[in-house]
Amino acid sequence: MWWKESVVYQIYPRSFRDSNGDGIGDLRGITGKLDYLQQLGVDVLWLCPIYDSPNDDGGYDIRDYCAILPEFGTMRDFDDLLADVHARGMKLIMDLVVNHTSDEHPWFQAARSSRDSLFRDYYIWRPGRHGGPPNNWASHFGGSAWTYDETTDEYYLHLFSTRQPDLNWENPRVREDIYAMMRFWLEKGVDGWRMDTINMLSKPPELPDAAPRAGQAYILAEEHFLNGPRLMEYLREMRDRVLSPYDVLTVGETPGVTPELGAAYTHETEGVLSMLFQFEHMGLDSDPTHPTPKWTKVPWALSDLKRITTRWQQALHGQGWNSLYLSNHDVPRLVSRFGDDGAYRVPSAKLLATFLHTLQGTPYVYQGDEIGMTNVQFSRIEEYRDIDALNHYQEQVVERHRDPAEVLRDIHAKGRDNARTPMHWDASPHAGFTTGTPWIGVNPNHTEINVEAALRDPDSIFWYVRDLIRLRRTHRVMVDGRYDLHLPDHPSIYAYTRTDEHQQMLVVLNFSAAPVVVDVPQEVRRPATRLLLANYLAPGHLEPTLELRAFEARVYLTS
Ligand code: TEU
Ligand code: CA
Repeated sequence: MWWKESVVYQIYPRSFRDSNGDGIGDLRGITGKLDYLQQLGVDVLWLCPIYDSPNDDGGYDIRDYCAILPEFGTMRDFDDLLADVHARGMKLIMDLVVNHTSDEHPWFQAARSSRDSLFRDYYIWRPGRHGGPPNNWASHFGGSAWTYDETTDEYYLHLFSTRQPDLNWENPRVREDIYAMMRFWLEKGVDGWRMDTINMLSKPPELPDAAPRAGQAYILAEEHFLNGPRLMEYLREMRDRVLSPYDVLTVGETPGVTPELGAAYTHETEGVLSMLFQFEHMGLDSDPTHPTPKWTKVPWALSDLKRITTRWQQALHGQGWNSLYLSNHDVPRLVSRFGDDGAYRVPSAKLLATFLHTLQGTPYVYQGDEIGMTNVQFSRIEEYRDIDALNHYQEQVVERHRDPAEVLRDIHAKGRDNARTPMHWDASPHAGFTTGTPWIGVNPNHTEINVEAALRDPDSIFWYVRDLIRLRRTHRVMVDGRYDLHLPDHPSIYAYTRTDEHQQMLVVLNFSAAPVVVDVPQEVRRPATRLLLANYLAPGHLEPTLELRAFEARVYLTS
């Protein structure tokens, strides 16, 4: 399976590179940077949605699944990009967003026009209850998950924005149309999909209320809409009817999936996805008891990261396959969140990269992480673009009269725009992203953190990540080797080995700014163990006692 040996690079097209000066990244911008991506060594590109869309939610609200958003270019530009990617021996995967469409999709336009429309059952409609929505479900973006539609005097369901009505997967015609759309892209030669919110497709038809929670009018009904009753059936159908003749990568975005479910979904022979994005480590720095956990920020514990990672590494070994990620377009920058974006930005970004690339699974690099881009702090809400942040501000400040400074602090810590500011190509005024005015502000630290500077500096994060990717290609143990945790209770050291019949790789990571002296556990002390990679100058052989500096990372090999 080629995708087990791959490293995926995630592109947020709007913010990657603008080729025509309108301030919006585009497909030709991506094509123009393929040399750069090849230099990094990644071999699969994942494009966030590039389809025609009113852009209510960064393109995750699709108006036409088979057309390119004009701001991003033309179908010709797409074909050129795909051909160039393939000519370089690389692959390209797309974003499949089929839990919902845009409210401007022709299906929804027809559906809402009349209760008798042939497309009515493409979406989920219910009459109101006591003058309000049909049940107590909340939308991910705040408020009720239902919007009243006057024309037909019923409510439609939307787990995300009011402009993202949920498709009714119970309807076989919906499924047929989605499969036909997927075949269209497969025939073009795309190499797979990242499947947006794929485990939300099946809802129990009775749409039961979520268990009430004090002080909350609407509740995120994850127990009802995640991993629903017919999900496996739909995904098997998709596999058998659409995917099976093709050798493609599928990665499901699946919040609320346990390692046991993850092993089943990605099982080598019985599974329905190549791999999936689990979410357990994304909640490490949130307060789960809060009504909106994702907007809270609490200190995270290394013991939790070890526990979660170890469970996933062990549960999927020889069963399914992990995807490895610490960041994406929905979460803060990894160095700001799990490392130190001040004095130790460079060593901590290298440490996190070491962690990401030395586990079992397929690593995902989010654009800009390879140069250690950080969170952005805008001072006014008007500078933010993300619907989730804007809705949150509206609800908290305008409706609940909370202190605006406090709400801006949440948005700075946890908001999605942290990851969506333009890519830093150089130190020029708009970071070489555009010659026009960027659609969202550029992080002011681009003068220091940028690709041009990274390529010039032999000690940069970029070259370090390049080395990690190369090591994966030349050391099979990094792909397949069994994972074992060592020093399980150490408060700041995360140490593990990857082992196969030929080699053992030992990874020792100091996840803190404080220097640590640590004795190498007996079980991993082996003769002829040499240093393979480190983010500081370090002795070439494994010593019985290691003195690790702030965020020091070392990778050793015994063969
Ligand atoms: O995200 C779905 C998801 O489960 C969350 O991470 C979501 O972004 C978060 O709860 C909102 O704060 C996917 C996409 O990655 C995201 O960009 C889209 O907004 C969303 O689906 C809807 O398509
Ligand atoms: Ca452009």
